[in-house]
Amino acid sequence: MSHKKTAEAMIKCAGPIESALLPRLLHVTEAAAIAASYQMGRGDKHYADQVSVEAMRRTLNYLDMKGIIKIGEGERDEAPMLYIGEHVGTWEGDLEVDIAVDPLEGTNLAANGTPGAISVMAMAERGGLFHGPDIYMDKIVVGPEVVKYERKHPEDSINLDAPVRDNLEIVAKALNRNIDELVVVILDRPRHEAKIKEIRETGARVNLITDGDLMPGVATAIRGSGVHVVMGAGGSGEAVLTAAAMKILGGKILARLVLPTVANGKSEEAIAKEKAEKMPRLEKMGITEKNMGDVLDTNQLVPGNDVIFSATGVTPGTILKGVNLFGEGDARVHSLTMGSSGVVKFTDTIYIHDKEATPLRFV
Ligand code: VTB
Repeated sequence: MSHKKTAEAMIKCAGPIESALLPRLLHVTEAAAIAASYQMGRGDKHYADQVSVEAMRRTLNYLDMKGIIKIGEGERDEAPMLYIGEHVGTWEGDLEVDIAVDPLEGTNLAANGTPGAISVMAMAERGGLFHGPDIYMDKIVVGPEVVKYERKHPEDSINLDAPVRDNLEIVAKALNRNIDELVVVILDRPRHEAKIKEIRETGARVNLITDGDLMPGVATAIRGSGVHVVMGAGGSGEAVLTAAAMKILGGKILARLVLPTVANGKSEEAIAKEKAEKMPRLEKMGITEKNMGDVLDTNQLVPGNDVIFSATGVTPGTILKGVNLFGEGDARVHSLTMGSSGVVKFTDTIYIHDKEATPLRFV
């Protein structure tokens, strides 16, 4: 019997970033998640975010790489840490790495102690991640079965502008189930009122979430997660990070940049104000009012081939458990770490602070 792809072959085909940095990436999201978890439920989302950003930056700066933040915490002139364009890592060695970070995805969820907050990041070779502004992207995310189905039936392809019913019919066929057995995750926002109605009219079931549409996107590529499609407008950084996971897992995302005032149906004045504020910056990134409407697919969002992704749960979610704090500074954390070679690791890590005080329990 011959095996197409043994673990050995996969390890060998891992690119330089995956080989050198995948295990270290796990430490980075773990550190950010543990820092955030101490602030869980304390009602202060900014502080929870700040401590996870600081922890992520500290751990990132240990890594031997020439790292540049492409999706980060904001613009340089706002001077946050992990701003877009910030150099991180030691800048020693040959690895030139582009980085997308969301140290605390779901700050409200963490501050309220509700499910679904994570620390997450992705890396790729230079030029391997979409370099875009921090606005919204309207999107649709589906798993690898749909990609496979589309390859066999090219006329039946997911389209961001198609009626919801058409897209859900394709997903239902690809997953070999009825539309009313599908679950579509979408952010519970007034801007999605019409879309939610449209989804319900198809008979599909809707999972409305208050925040955090990144991990549900990843979940579309994990059978048994109970998530089949993610739709709607959310953060553009979240969309790029979702695309990194989709690129690794073989799923698909289609996305289009949109200004929050436009997506949220604000007044003409508010839209004009946001345009005046943001368009000059967007144009520097090559995004004009004209090409802003272009639909970007997984490969345009993440052109890289040596892509790695790590997410660690802060509060419990569908895919990841939350951080458990115990003993005196001990922590147990659950993460999903993966790379382009096809390796996917679910890691249950325990950090023992005081080895005498914390005997491990076998559970
Ligand atoms: C979106 C979503 C994120 O915040 O960015 C959302 O993608 C913000 O949307 O997952 P609103 O402006 O409508 O609040 C999250 O839910 C959490 O960061």
